[in-house]
Amino acid sequence: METLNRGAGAGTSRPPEPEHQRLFVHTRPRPPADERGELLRGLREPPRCIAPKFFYDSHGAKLFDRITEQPEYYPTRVERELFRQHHRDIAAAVGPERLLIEPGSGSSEKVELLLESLRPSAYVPLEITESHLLGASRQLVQRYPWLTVHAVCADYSEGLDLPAELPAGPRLLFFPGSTIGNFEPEPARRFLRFLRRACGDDGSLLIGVDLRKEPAVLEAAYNDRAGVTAAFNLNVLNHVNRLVDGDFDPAQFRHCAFFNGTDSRVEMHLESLVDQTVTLANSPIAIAAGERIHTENSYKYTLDGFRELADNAGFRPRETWCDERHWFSLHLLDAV
Ligand code: AVI
Repeated sequence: METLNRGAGAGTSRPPEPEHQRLFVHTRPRPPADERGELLRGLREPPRCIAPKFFYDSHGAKLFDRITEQPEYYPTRVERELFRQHHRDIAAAVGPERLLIEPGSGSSEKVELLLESLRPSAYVPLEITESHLLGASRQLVQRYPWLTVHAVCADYSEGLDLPAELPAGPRLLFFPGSTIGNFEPEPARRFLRFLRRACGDDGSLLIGVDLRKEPAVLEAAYNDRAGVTAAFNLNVLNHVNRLVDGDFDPAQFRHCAFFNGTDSRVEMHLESLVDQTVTLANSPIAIAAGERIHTENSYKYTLDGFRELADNAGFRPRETWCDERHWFSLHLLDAV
């Protein structure tokens, strides 16, 4: 396939695929990642931690999909229901012909609940895994004969590096799934500022945010009875083993998830069942029985708490949609 544009740091853009005339593919340069160093720094000394991004190897991604089907894990279901009920109101509030940009689009499943109503000028999914990005984008152009897709293969964690070739016009950034809840407060603010910069002065952001609620509901959601969240949490050790030549035995740990009311977050940890020595990159580390490795925080916001965070990043609330129990929220925010 011909390359249109290949310059230092500029990334590449391909003309439409012959069989998919409305699909353009852009690849952005990726900064070198020191995943090994990051993991070893987090694991060598207590308090030990593994960043949640390491959950998502191919098995972890499948386990996450299964989590979203568990009866106790309400966020995906409640958010989907909000899209189903309010897609027309959302589209009316947003207005037609927006350039719709979704960082971390994955299988682009959620955006489908909005596409027909929104009728964007084009859809721009950003996804680090090229096979997911291309598979989902091809499906979309086949399913929606009026839709143009600019698929961008990029890591969005350090800013939205968008190709210059995107169509002009007002933008709608789309960040569903309460993924913002997995950012620590300062990185969350920084990330919202990246989104603010990417949406321009006449743009908006539509974002899904899980809300603070009774601890029993939250704790059940992260301790499903079928043990899928436990398997998801323990699987991170297999991924770490591959990345740092480690010999973690997941059977020697237990999944542990609870609500920390002081910091308003569900915490996930892996607790060592025994005194053990694990070897990582040829170095032994001693882990005592009962010691924990912190693997994830999932922050639960109040409506006002999230609006304050968004305000700080340069967004003004336009509309908010919530379910009756106030378990989950969708925020439409305008750039200021
Ligand atoms: C992806 N993220 C919003 C999920 C959450 O609820 O924080 C990840 C997850 N971890 C355990 N279950 C789901």
